[in-house]
Amino acid sequence: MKNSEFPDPFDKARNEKGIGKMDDQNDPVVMVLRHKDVKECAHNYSTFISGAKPGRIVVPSEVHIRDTRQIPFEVDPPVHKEYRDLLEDWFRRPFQKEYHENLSKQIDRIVEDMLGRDAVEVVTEFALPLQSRALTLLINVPFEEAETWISWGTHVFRSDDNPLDKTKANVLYDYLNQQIENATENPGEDLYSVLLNSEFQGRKLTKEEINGIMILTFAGGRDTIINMVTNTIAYLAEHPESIERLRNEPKLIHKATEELVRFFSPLTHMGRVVSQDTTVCEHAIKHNSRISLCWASANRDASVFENPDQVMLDRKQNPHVAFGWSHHQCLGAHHSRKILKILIKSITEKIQSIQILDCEEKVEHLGEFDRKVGFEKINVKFRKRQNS
Ligand code: EMZ
Repeated sequence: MKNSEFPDPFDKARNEKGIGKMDDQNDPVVMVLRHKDVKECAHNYSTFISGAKPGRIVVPSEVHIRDTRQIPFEVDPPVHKEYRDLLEDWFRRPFQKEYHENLSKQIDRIVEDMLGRDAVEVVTEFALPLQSRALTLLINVPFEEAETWISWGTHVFRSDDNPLDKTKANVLYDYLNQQIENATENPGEDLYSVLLNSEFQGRKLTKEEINGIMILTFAGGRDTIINMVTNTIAYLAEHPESIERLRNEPKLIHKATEELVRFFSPLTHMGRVVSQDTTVCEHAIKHNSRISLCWASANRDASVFENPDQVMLDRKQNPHVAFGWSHHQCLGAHHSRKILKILIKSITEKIQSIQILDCEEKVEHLGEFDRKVGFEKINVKFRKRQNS
């Protein structure tokens, strides 16, 4: 198998049953696999709720490592919308010219830094710093702050030997408390200060709410962006013709970005808690049990996507759900898309080819399914484009 192949483990179950099953710390999950059902369940927020015990809609569940509700994604409508209204403008800043220019500078520089090196480990030496530095723009804090976040590794709640690491989570919580305190004393133009100043339902946001928003901002777009960037490098390494095509047809970068996000689906699924006895695909689901909306499976549904297992850079219809669907669509999606577009552009301009030296896959074990989601590590050599 090529390193840039990402097989679809859900194919058979999706076609035959529409659901899959997995256990997660004795709190089982029924995984919803078809595109249509995933969308319907995502839309039906009163039966499939997000506002459950904090951490329970995440798979693996985080109920044992955190009490803080992440906002807005662990809140249901109508209050969910009120929080989103508060945050939407801020998370649309990636559309601003200056943001685009700053992000381009960051990414061009990191790509240039890789040229001439014999080997680069993409996850820790490329994708992690790229994600952390880009996050300084999203939060609007000094560039140097990224160094601290890089030192935390690829996930804020997971370490190499522990998928739910409370000690590690506490590092983030302590850090955020400190930052919120600093912003209280010396307000600036960063997200902490903006939140401290915001009005919500006629009052100020509480510290707990601000924490909930910031934790999500840090955790939600971390391993997902890192996987997206790393997998894109693996894909381009094994498809030099795509580097050339994207260089010659830069207008394609928009469609290519959507297609790569569909194909990699960096977030496999997101859970919901069921508020009343119901059925999904004729399968009985009990009140207070869990389902998950399997974005990764929905994005390979052949009834929606022609040749779903192929990357078609110019795919015309691409109603993928990689950033979720309906009320809870990812707030960081504009930032993520910008990162990927700029990265692809920068690579086509500066790089001739990428050679994979060795790699180790990252596989998620989800009950009956094993899903390759990215790489534990991948060493590559970037070859400079001659006339760049
Ligand atoms: C949560 C989640 C959000 C969770 C959109 O996804 O991302 C996970 O990586 C975190 O562990 O806490 O933020």
